[in-house]
Amino acid sequence: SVVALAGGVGGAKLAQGLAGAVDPERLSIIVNTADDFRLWGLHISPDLDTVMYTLAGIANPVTGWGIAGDSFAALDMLGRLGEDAWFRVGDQDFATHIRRTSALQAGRSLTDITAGMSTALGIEPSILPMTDSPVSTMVEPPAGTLAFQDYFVARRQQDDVLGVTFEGIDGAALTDDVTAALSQARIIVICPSNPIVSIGPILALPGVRARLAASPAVRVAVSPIVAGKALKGPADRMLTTLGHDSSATGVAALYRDLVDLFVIDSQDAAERPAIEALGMRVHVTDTIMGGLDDRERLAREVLDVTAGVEAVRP
Ligand code: FO1
Repeated sequence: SVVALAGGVGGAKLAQGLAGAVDPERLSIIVNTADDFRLWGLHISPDLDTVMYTLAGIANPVTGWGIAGDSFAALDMLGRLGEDAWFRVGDQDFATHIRRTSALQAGRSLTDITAGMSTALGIEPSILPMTDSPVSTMVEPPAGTLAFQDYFVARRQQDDVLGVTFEGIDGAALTDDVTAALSQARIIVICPSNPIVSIGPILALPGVRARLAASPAVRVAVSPIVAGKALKGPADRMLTTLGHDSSATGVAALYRDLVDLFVIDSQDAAERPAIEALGMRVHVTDTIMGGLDDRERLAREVLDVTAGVEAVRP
């Protein structure tokens, strides 16, 4: 079986590619939930929704989040009523948040709710919240601690991030489904999501690093940084202000001892020796994903190259 670790938009694209390349019952996607927050009393899980909508083929192709063609009548009315409508929630998107919040209040787990929504949307692979426990990414800019969505959306990522903490992470438990998926995995793919705030929370969950390090699976990561830049979002600046290199090598260093193979873009081919020096194999290809065919090609290529890499263990 194949297990993918994913966060927002970039990760969702490769996850969609994997869904086209792997038998659905053999694919599980472990998704970051540390971006989750409450708004107007609703529990919003942006990364779960981005992965769900992308795999359902209904994601907004321009933003990567929200539903394609969605209207914003409810949000406009909330504005008229005096609400600050800083977080753009579409009318169909509201349905997801209403149902999720109602089901959580009825005592269902985020894992169970996500499985139900996936089935309702015709998604066959398993979309697994990393945990059912509350975890909140907090960023530490010079101006003082900000909740993730305040940093990311309200303040448009303008702040330099000098620190990141995941509130609740120490008490957060892997779900049984995540534990089972990781233990049955033959291939583990770390998708090209933000290594700090999308993949970071998943790796920070108690037990995940140990399970990855001990796993017999071939573990492969795809760099989210190409030619020093993130294709979308603040990962490049965040790496720099946190003292890492904003490069494929800089990301590889964060995944040291957790991956056997690191996939980088052709533009970063010169970094191969530096990444190999970190103890991982390197595969160089075109990692820029435009449409669905790009996503499936990259997914197939990633899976094919893992076939040639035995799981090297110290
Ligand atoms: N990101 C924005 O930059 N602006 C928004 O207005 C916005 C709304 C939004 C609504 C639903 C949803 O699921 C995601 C949304 N996002 C928005 C993205 C969100 O901030 C995610 O946390 C990022 O994609 C990072 O994972």
